[in-house]
Amino acid sequence: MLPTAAHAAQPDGKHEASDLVPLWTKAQGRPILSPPYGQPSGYEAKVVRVPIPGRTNTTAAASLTPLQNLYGIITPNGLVFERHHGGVPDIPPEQHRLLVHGLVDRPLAFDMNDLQRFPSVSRMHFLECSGNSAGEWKAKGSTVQITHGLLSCCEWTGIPLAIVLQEAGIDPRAKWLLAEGADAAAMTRSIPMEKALDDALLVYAQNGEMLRPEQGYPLRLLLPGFEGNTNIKWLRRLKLADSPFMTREETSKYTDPMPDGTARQFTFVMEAKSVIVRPSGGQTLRGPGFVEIEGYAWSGRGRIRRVDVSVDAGRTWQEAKLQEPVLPKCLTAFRAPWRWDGAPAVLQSRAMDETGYVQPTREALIAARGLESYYHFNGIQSWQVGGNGAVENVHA
Ligand SMILES: Nc1nc2c(c(=O)[nH]1)N[C@H]1C(S)=C(S)[C@@H](COP(=O)(O)O)O[C@H]1N2
Ligand SMILES: [Mo]
Repeated sequence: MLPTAAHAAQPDGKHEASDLVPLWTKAQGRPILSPPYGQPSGYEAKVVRVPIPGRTNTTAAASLTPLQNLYGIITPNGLVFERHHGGVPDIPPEQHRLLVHGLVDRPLAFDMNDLQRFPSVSRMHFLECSGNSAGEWKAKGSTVQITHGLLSCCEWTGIPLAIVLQEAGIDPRAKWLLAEGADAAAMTRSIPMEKALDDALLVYAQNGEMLRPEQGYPLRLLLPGFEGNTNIKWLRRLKLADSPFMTREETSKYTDPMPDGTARQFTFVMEAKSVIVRPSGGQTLRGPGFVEIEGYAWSGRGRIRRVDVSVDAGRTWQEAKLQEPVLPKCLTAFRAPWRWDGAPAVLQSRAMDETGYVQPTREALIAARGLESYYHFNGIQSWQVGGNGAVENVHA
């Protein structure tokens, strides 16, 4: 009898070597261009974005990146998390305009062709919603996709914003600029000119192709290391001014209430953070023996300098190996070898960036900020491995 799959048969003396040739070796495969735009293997159909549990999939919602299924630092375009406040607009690129006005010498309107004539650059950067891990202040998400999935990392291609602003002529009184989206939310944020002239990009492409509609096609603002919300998608307007505009998104929303009754405002920079993605919540270890602990670290302030990993809830630490490249304001992959003895264990990772800032424990973060904050949770994540190998989220 012929085996039905190669792995089903072991040479046992009864079978010829030719019996072990799998079925798919004996027939032609499917032709090219089926389909013309390539798709992942059908066996990977579970690797998808999911909505935030309990939050229905409306136009003002978010979907989460399956970090537990990613390899290397690039998020494939179809898995980049989405956060839209007014749905995804369908913008014909030839009708899109970017207006630059306010405190400039010459107000200018650019179409996409005008913009793409400027010299471009490509850079790898993470993008993290400041609401990422917000559930961990008071509760526990079941998987890393739920706890940390408002995070992605792409190679972005665009025009340095400074070049376009210089074309319009910057009035020396300009200290801030308003960035506005063309979506139904007309999302607006005030951005310091210092950032605009530093590393801000007007992005039109991600990971080798034009932006996906969900990511802001045909034009988005990219502010490396700044909270996701400031990275205005479907960008249609930049207005320069001498002070911030105090929009809804920086007064009512995207501020951080502190225990003393004050609120932090304009908390732009995403502080250093890390998370173990394998093993992580919802996964099961197959039994004692060698386990490679894998995860990601990132910092809005620059490069990751070091990541430590603990298998005993932070009592002892070993230094993880950082995978090259280690780029500023970009995901950095780390790995650490572990021999699981079968006893319960609590896995943690702790990132340090090039400024020397160390990712805080959840306890230390709550001691500093209280429990009324929603945004900017960057505490150390704990995954408990049970004696049966099942991994779950714990607050250790
Ligand atoms: N115009 C516009 N820009 C926007 C948003 C939006 O709703 N409209 N959402 C913001 C938020 S809150 C985040 S976290 C990021 C998400 O980017 P992504 O959907 O490409 O992952 O886009 C930001 N830019
Ligand atoms: Mo966000």
